[in-house]
Amino acid sequence: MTGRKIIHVDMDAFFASVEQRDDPSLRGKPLIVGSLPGERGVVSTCSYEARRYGVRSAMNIAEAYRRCPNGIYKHPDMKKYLAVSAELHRLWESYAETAEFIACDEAYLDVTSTADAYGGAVAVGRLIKERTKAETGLTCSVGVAYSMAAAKLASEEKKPDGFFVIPTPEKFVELIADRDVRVLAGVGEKSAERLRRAGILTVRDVQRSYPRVRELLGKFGEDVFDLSFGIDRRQVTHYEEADAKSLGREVTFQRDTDDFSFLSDVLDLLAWDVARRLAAIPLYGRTVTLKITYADMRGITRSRGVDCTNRAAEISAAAQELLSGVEKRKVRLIGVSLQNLSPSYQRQLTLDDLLAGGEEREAAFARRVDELCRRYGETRPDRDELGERLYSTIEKMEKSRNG
Ligand code: TTP
Ligand code: MG
Repeated sequence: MTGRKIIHVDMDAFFASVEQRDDPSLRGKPLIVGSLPGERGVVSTCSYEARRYGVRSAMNIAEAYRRCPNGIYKHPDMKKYLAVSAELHRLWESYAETAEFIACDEAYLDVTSTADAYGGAVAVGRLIKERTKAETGLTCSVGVAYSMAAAKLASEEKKPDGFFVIPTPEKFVELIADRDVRVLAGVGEKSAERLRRAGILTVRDVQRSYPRVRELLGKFGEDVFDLSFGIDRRQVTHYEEADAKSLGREVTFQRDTDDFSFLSDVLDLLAWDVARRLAAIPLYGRTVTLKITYADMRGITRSRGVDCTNRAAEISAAAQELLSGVEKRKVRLIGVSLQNLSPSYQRQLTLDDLLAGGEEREAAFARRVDELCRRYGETRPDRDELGERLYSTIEKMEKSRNG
């Protein structure tokens, strides 16, 4: 292992596996957790038996039912999964010098300084896999590598119940050189499409196309290029509530404006970007704050409590409501932020959540952001891309308004 020693661990079919563990009659069967057929909503996850029929997370439940009419359908029991999640986090972080929890069933562990005590990083990886099974009765997939991107790839490589080691950048590159560019961390469908149109299809193509990749993807292109050679400088970062009190975005206009419908458009873009960044960590918050500086430099902030969230539609709804309540005069700066952040999603699940009404609103909001960007001649950046283009979009919006 060169450099750091990183483990990525991810539970297999998490919600579905918990249900199968607790009800033996569900084992070995296609189990779909999410909405029920006949309801509106989507699949949260499904057992590997159901995946054989082509059922996937986030798939519309009607489509899932078409593909797998003999499946067993169950509503999620979030309380139960979050309790298991807390148990997993406690267990996993006991082996690491730093632990970063990416989702309720997934973490990066930096074991560089702790590994020797167990006989090395590979031994720690094996131990974590065994202990997870022994303590929770659930299987996970573990990747051991020299970087975060390689560890994540390694854990995905042999899923489910997998174990895979990528000790060096050379091995990483060997493994992915001929694969689609999407294998590179952070490259979403939109970036991939842009690269494809330029004839850059595989990782090997990226390696040969430096200036072009930089042109097409901006600064993010540099990371993509580095990663095509196995270089990933990201560090495992532990998020404590204290680390991040607030996360927000704000913009100062070139010219002051009292066009509140324009301000409302800008606010949606800012809310979308805040949500995107929160989701990437992930963090959730309970207070939405609107900040405005008027042309005379007097500033105000207005806050509102919300249900624990990092959804753009919910952040936007709160911010828009706050905006409708402020004094309507010339504005110089507008911003939105989320406070009371926490790495854990603690929310009383409403029926609406279960029926995935929230996800539909989120999808509708994404369409609105798309529409906004299109109106101003931009495409919405991918959720998993850096939001660098946010400000250029807002600038374009301003210019087109100011003529
Ligand atoms: P994942 O780790 O993405 O999926 P998984 O654990 O079910 O399956 P895999 O073996 O491929 O890792 O997500 C963890 C849990 O998060 C999953 O069990 C259910 C929930 N989830 C959703 O509710 N909606 C989604 O779209 C996704 C991707 C996950
Ligand atoms: Mg998982």
